[in-house]
Amino acid sequence: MARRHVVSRRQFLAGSAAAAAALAARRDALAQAPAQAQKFHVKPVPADIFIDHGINQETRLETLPGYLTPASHFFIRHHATPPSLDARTWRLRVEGNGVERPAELGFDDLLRLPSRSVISFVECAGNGRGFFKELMGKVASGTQWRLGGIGVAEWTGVPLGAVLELARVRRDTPRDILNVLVEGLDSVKVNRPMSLAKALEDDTLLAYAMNGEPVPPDHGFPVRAIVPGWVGISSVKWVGRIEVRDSTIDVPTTTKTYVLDGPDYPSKVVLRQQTLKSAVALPWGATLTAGRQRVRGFAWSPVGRIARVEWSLDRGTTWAPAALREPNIARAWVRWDFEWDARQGDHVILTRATDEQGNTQPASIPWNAQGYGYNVPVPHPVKVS
Ligand SMILES: Nc1nc2c(c(=O)[nH]1)N[C@H]1C(S)=C(S)[C@@H](COP(=O)(O)O)O[C@H]1N2
Ligand SMILES: [Mo]
Repeated sequence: MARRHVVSRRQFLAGSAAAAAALAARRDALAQAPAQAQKFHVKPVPADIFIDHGINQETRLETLPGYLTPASHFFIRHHATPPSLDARTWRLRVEGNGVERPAELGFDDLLRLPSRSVISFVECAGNGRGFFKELMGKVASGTQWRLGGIGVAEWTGVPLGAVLELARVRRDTPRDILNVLVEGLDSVKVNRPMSLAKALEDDTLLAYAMNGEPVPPDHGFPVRAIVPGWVGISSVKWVGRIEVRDSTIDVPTTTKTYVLDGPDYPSKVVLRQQTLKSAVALPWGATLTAGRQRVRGFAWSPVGRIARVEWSLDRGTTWAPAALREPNIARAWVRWDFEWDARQGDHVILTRATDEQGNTQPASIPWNAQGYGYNVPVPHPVKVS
């Protein structure tokens, strides 16, 4: 874990003061999001970059040009059409019985607070869901993602803890009973709670920039939460209200959705952390020419750096190590590759990641009704001609 903080702090010192100043300078020009009709997406979602799931758009991982996912390529998961917000009139309320002095702040107030940059993935809890049907033969409800419901960006903003302190988190209350609900300004007011401990982690942010640019409308303009390692739903977009409460916070995203349920779960398990995964950056059913090929992809863990990625071309009987390329950042991802002497015919490529805490992708997982957390190595089909 120490490593992650070193990386973050170095970036913090190098870039964030300048980035915040530049953002402030440009804010008037940027304060108005582009005019929007009632449509699902503000940015273009071309079919060569995204797999179309209607309101949700899955990134074709093979189109990613480098380590960070550009906003133009970042997957989209909306519960409703994105709201059209103006940073000049945007307000954030921090309230609840867990604070001493409810606070309200505007976009400029947020820009004035010390900023921090964190490289982290946002990944949908349902990423991989399609494989419950495709590989297990048991359909789970929801968007049938393969593995492109993830993106890695550099997020710049203010640690959530600093904003909570503006409202003074109660000192007379045991910290472990306090919870923090973050609520969006979309029509359905998507919200999700986290423990105060998670809210106070250095890397839990209220972000106003993505890869050095204002957060685009589809990704939460003007401000979104970033909760590294946790299911995407926790990274609430278009944040407008935060509540600190001295009790458990039960909302539909912890009682109905984003829970593991089904025959193998006697009681519902509330989802918090994502699961460890790896993916091949090739179209599903790619065609390659025979001969030396470099196969590449991504691997990520919710708790640490990736220690090892292995690949198999015999359905898991034998495994060989892939090369890992820098950077390798905890709760972001690592790029891996291997050289393959591809022979004509139909093949499947399996990859299996292990993180620095020793967690490995499992050989099987129980089905759950809403299809969360699928992280068994998948047989990626490739035709060599
Ligand atoms: N307000 C709000 N926040 C939200 C959502 C939403 O629909 N509304 N979707 C959540 C889900 S389920 C995911 S996976 C991520 C997706 O973030 P992205 O669209 O920027 O990729 O945002 C989360 N935050
Ligand atoms: Mo999600």
